[in-house]
Amino acid sequence: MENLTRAVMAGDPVALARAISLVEEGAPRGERILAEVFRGTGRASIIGVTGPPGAGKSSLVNRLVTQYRSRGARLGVVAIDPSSAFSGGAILGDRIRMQQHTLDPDVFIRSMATRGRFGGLSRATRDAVDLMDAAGRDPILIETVGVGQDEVDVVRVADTVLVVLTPGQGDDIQAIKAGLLEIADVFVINKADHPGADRLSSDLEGMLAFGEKRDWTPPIVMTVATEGRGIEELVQAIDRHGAHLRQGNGLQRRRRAAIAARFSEILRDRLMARIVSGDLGAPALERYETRLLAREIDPYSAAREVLGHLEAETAGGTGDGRPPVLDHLGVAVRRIEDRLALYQDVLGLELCGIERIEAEGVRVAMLPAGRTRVELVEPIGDGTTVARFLEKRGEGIHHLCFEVDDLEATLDRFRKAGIELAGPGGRPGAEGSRIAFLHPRATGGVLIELREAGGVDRGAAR
Ligand SMILES: Nc1nc2c(ncn2[C@@H]2O[C@H](COP(=O)(O)OP(=O)(O)OP(=O)(O)O)[C@@H](O)[C@H]2O)c(=O)[nH]1
Ligand SMILES: [Mg+2]
Repeated sequence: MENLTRAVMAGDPVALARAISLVEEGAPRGERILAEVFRGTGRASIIGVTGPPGAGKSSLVNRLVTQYRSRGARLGVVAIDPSSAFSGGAILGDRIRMQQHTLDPDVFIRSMATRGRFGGLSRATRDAVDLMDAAGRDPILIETVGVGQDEVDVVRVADTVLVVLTPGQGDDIQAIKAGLLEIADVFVINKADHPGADRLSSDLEGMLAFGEKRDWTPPIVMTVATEGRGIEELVQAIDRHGAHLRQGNGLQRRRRAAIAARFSEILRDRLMARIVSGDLGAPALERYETRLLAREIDPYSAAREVLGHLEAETAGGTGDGRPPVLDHLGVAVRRIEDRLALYQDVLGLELCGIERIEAEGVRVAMLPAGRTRVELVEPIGDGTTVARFLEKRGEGIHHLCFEVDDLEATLDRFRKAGIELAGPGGRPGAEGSRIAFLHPRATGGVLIELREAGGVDRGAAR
């Protein structure tokens, strides 16, 4: 575990700020730190605060922070900058409204840009929440403007979502984005000092009564954030929702949906990044777009081509450093047919095929076993290496075979490390693959075969 991780987990705000910057930039180090803290997350309550621009979200968050501080909580706040990353106006506004807390070491406030250079606002927010969580901040408040899918996605990670509305925004709730109303666990009618608060409240009540029955009906709380009115009631409503979640399996369900969305987003991003950074490159995607527009190709076929290209690239061995897979375990036998009964009938493996490899002087039988395989090796003639092995050692385990992405690159590495090969490297093996052997003298008595991935389909092997 690196020092920065330790400092984050010890609650050091400077380390926390540094770690959040790293994840925001998409730095590999940020990812490592996240991996290190991840087991220690999931403890904090996460409260999302969303609503139209200017509804008073920041003012409310500011009041909520004061309330939670009076209970002795050490909080985290993520404020998503609602405007473009360049104007800075809203951040400044938030800063002023939060000013009374900026000097309090027990309130950690972080602003994030809506459209960061590195994309993935919801990814960066979730990562920041994890880091705050690991640093012992609880609760963690997320403020985001309720416009656009991005922002709604951000707030979905919260355990409790407050939707802040104000009277006099258009004449009825039809004017409010439907998606926003659906995600509310608690409705806040802020600026209740303005006319029309009661009307908005009864409209909301009507909507809730009309909608399908759920196991939780969002309460409606009236507040005047500027004067601190209704804040205690709001905190009570949040507490009640928290208790409701913890009673049933609501919290579990919510967090499962959140982690599933996060996981698939990461997979999608990574897959896209691999496509763009691979042989195909970003310009190829633009060429596809042009062809799609001209209707020379349909989107499904285009996607199939791109994915096919990615697979070919992977099979060709990009040497991305993934650990080699145990392809099979070789067992030397005098006659394959004499031993098949044991592997097929007693052990229940299935015979995939028998092949003669003249160049190696062997017949081999492949029997898939879970993720790996057993290979029975029988000598063809007397002078062959396997025949000599049988003479010296008798029947038994003969070699291990690892599958590698790029045989040449791997052999280069071994040569540099001074590991001796047995026979020529890169020669033809079973199933049309290319193989090489490391000499048992160099491996502590184990004959190790390396087999390049790809080539012929291995059938039921995986
Ligand atoms: N009269 C009245 N004004 C309020 C109330 N709450 C907030 N305001 C004012 O409304 C304006 C916007 O408040 P913010 O807290 O910045 O609203 P916001 O939703 O965070 O705004 P954005 O983050 O820019 O979307 C400020 O001028 C506040 O002083 C309230 O309850 N009553
Ligand atoms: Mg704000």
